[in-house]
Amino acid sequence: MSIEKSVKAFEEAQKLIPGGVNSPVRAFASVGGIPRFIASGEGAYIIDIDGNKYVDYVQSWGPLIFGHRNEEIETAVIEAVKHGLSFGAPTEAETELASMVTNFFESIDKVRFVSSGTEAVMSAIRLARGFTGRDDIVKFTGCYHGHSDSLLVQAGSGAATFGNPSSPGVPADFTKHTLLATYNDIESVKKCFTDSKDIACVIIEPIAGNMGLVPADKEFLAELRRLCDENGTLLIFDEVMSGFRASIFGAESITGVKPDIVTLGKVIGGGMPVGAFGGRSEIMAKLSPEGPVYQAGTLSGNPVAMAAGLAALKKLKAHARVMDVLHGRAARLVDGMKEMAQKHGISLQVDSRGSMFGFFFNDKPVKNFADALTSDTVMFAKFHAGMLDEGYYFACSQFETGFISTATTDAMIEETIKAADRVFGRIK
Ligand code: KE4
Repeated sequence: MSIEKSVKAFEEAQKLIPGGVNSPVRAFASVGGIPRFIASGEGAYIIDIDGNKYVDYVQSWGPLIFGHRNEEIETAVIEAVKHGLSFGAPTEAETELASMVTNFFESIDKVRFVSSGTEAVMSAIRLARGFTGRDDIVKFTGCYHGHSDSLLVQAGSGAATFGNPSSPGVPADFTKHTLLATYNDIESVKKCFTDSKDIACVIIEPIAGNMGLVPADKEFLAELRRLCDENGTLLIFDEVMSGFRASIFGAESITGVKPDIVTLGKVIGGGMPVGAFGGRSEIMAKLSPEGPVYQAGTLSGNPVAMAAGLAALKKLKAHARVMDVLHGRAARLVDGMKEMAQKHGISLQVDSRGSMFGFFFNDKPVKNFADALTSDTVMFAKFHAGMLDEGYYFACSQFETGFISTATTDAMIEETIKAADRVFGRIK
C-alpha cells in the first residue's frame, strides 16, 4: 500500500498547521506512522489521497451513523444551501430539530444548539453553576468533555480531590473549583461531597468513550443520582459521543437514571458542526435571554447544520430498530476479534453499547481510567498499523471508541474479523 501522497501532504501541513492537524488525535502520535489524508468517503469506506480504500470504524469520531455521503443527509444539506448559509436569525429548522431532540430524550424539555461538544459542555456547566448558585464541579478521571479550561484537569497530589490543570495555559485558578472522582467508584464521589459543600454539578459520560469504551455500572449511576439529589447538585450526562450512538433514547433509557442536563453533539449534526445542551424547563429558563446565565454563538443553530441533523434524526426515527441491528454488528465484531486474539494467545477485553465498540489489550476487565492505562499500547499500535495495511481504519488511540454505521455490512464485519486474525498472527 503506497502512502507517499499522505507523507508529502503531512510534511506540507506541518509547515502551516500545528502538528499538521486541526485536532491532536488525528496526528497518529499514540500509534506512530503517518496519518492518512482523506480524499473522500463513500458509505462504509474512506479513500485516502493515494487511492487506498478503508472500511471506516471512526466515522469522524461518531457523527456518521449512516456512513459517508448518505443520500438523504446530502440532499437535505444541498437543499438548505440553496436558501442561504447563515442568517444569524431564528429559523424553523432549529425548532424542528429541538422538537426531535426533546421527543427522543425524556429528560430534555428545552434545548439550546451550539457549534461543538466543547461549547455544549462549557455552557451546561455555566448553566448548572448559575442555577444552583454554586461554584464547584465534579468530573471523573478518564472522561473527556471537550477542551474548556475548567475541564482540562488532572489528579492532584495524593488523595486530594481538587484537580490541577492538565494543560499549560490553564491557570490553577481556573481548575480550583474542579474536583476529580474515579469512574465506577461511588466512595470517591462521596469524598468530593465531603470536601465541598458547594458542588453545582457532577458531569459524567454515562457510557465513557474517551478512555476506550467503559460503560458506567447501573448501580453506580443510581447511587450518583441519589448523592446529587441529597446534596442539591445537578447531574449532567455528557452524551456528545454516546447520544444516538448507544441508544436513540439516551443513556437514561438504558440505565434508568435520569440526568438534570444532557449534552449532545456529533450525530445530531449529521456530520456538520452541531452541539446541544438541554434539560428541565426550570433549569433551561435560567439561560439568556429568558434568564441571566449568558451564552451565545454566531453560528448556533446554523440552518445548513440543522438540515443535516434533522435528516439524520428523521432517519433514526423512521428506523427505530436500527440500533438493535447496529448493536448486533458491533457485538459480533468485538466477539470475533476476541476469539481471534485468544487463538493467538493475546488478551483482549471487549465491549459494545449500541453502535459503539471498544477493546483493550489487557488481561483484566477495565472499569476506570487507571485500569485502562495498564493496557498494552504498543500492541494496540501494532494492531492499528496492521489493520490499516489490511484496509481497516480504526481509531488511532487505545483510549478511543470505534463505531458501526448502517453502511457497515455483516460481510464487512466478517472480513474485518478475518483481517484481525491475520494481524494478530503477525504481531503476537
Ligand atoms: P467537540 O468539541 O470535539 O465537538 O466535543 C467535545 C466532546 C465532549 N464530550 C465528549 C463525551 C466527547 O467525546 C467529545 C469529543 N470527542 C472526541 C473523541 N474522543 C472528538 C475527537 C477529537 O477531539 O478530535
